[in-house]
Amino acid sequence: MSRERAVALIREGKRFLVTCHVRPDADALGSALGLAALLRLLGKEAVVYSQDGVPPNLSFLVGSPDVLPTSPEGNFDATFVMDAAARVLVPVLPPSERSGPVVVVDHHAAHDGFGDVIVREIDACATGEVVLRMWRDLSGEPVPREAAQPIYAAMCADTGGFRYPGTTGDTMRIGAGLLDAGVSPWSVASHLFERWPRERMALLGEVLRSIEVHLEGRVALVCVPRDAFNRTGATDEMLEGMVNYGRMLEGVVVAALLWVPRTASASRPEIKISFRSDGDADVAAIAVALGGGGHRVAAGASLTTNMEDAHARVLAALRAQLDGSS
Ligand SMILES: [Mn+2]
Repeated sequence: MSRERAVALIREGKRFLVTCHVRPDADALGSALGLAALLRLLGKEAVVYSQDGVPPNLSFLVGSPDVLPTSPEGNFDATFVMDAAARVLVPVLPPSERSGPVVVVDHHAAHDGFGDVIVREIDACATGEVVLRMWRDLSGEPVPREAAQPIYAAMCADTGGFRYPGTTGDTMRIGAGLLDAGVSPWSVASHLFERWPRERMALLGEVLRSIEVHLEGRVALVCVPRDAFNRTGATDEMLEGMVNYGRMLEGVVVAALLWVPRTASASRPEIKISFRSDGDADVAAIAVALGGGGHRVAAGASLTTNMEDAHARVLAALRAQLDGSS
């Protein structure tokens, strides 16, 4: 079992690099910070590196001030890459003679095989939960607060606040242990899900006003033109999660959000599309039909076209999937 190999590398080594996928979310960065704190507790040296730094909304994670934005110098006995399901998500790593074995720790169902050691446990609700399993293998000690807070944040984020179907009894038991270690659940949840900049709230207003309902109420679709970002001052990143509002409508089985990223231009038009399912509809199939991909309940695609054409193609793909005809 790959976790055993990773644990052996930790036992034998002294100095480790811990990093996570590019454009890190709370599970990626939280599990990296948690693992680093646990390694230090074992008397090891751990350096945390995030190629895209620490996003402002994740700066509440304990340990985040010590995250390096560039690949550090020196030799490592192993390099851990947290929550990275695909090679394209892996940051620039030191050359293999300095990095040591590359250990990917992940919980995604699909993985492209990158890494010398792959600790992929798809029954874990978050990569943070896999870190705690590694800790259980390594030590009988309780988890200290400096590790508990980022790992709790990782689990809270990936379960949508302990709500999604991946939330198990174990998730709650592990979460309870982290609260016992001194984590403040409201501090973590409010940092993860609230505390929005005004620009983001204004963008949400635009999104809510733009919800269209199609296919006898089964589809909620929102188009976000570049103007919406310009009017509100919101960044592309602030759109994160807003596709879910369409899904909240009674009767909606698929929500789609189409938006123009800042990288689009007149000479190279681009529409990004996010899909969310109510749990029954398979949005991965819809995304694949549009050249994209993802999971059954969350998927996406990108089209090199304008909004009008993208809108028509997305609706056609949705109709084909939901009605079984095209
Ligand atoms: Mn994750």
